[in-house]
Amino acid sequence: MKKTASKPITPVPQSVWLDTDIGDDTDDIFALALILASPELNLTGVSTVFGETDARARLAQTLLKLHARDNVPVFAGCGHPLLGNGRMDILPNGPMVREPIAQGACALPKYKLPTLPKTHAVEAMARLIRSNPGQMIPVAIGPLTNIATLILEDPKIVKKIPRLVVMGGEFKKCMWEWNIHCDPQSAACVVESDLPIDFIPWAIGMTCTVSTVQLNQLFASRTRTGRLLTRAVKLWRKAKPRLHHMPHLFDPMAVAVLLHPEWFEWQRGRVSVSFAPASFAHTQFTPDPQGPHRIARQVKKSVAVRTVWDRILAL
Ligand SMILES: [Ca+2]
Repeated sequence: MKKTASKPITPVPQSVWLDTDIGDDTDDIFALALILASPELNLTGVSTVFGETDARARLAQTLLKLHARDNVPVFAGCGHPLLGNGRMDILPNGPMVREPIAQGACALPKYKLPTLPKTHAVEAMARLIRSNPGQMIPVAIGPLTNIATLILEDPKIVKKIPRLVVMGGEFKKCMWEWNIHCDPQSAACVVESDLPIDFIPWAIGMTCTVSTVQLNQLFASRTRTGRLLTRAVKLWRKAKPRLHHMPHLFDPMAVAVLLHPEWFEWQRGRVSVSFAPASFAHTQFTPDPQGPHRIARQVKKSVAVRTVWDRILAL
C-alpha cells in the first residue's frame, strides 16, 4: 500500500480587530507592528478611539501602507467619552487638555493614504462581527468607548464575540489606569455585559519595559518600520520631556495574549469599575471560578519582552 506523506497542518490565523488610541504613547504602534509581524493573526480591521480619531487613523494607515497592508480597513471611531457630551474636560481629576497626538508627524499626508471610510468604526466592527459570528476577537488598547457603544447599540452582539482582550485596569496598586480613567462609564458598560474578557492590567505593562540596548537596536534599524518606529519613539519622548522614560509594552502584551497565553498567569473572576469619589475609575476584582473575566497576574517578562521586541524589529 502506497504511503502518503502527511502534510503538516497549518493553523488558521486567528481573526482580530484592533481598537486603538494610537498616536499618544508608543505602545499602540508597537502593538499594531506586532500584529503585522505575526502570521498567527489575521488583522481584519482597525478602529481608532479617543480624541483625534482621524489623525490616529492616518497613523495606523501609514504603518499598514509601509507593509502593503493598506487593504486592511481603518475606521475613525468615537472621539469623546460616552457621557462626555462632546466635551473632553469633564473628568473628575481636573481638566484634561488634549493636545495634538504626539506622533502625528509620523503619518503620511492624506493624499498618500486610502480615503478614510465614512462608515463609523462601531458600525464597521458590528457588520464584521455579524457576518462572522464567533470568529473575530477584538483587542482593545485604548479607552473602551467604541466597544461600549457597540454593545449599547446591539446588546445581543456580545454572543457573537468569542472574547475581548483589553489592556486596561489595575488590580494590585490602588490607582486608576489611563484607559479606564478616560472613559469609566464605557468601561463599566463593557465589564457588565456578558462578554468574556481577558485583561492585561497596568502592572503587567509596567513590568514589560524595553531596555536601553533593545531601544538602541530599534534606533539602529534601517528598515522602513524601524525608521518609522524610531521617529515615533523620539516624538513621544519630545512630547514628554520630563519623563523621558523607556517604552513600556502595555498594548503589545494584549496582542501577546493571543500569541503566547502561556506567558501569563491568569486569575478568573469578575471586574467592576468604581464610581465612589475616593476610588473613581479604579477597577476592582472579585475572584470567581465561574466569572466571565480573566486578569493577568504575572508575566514571564524576559521571554515576553525579548520575543515581542525581536518580532517587531524583524518586521
Ligand atoms: Ca493605547
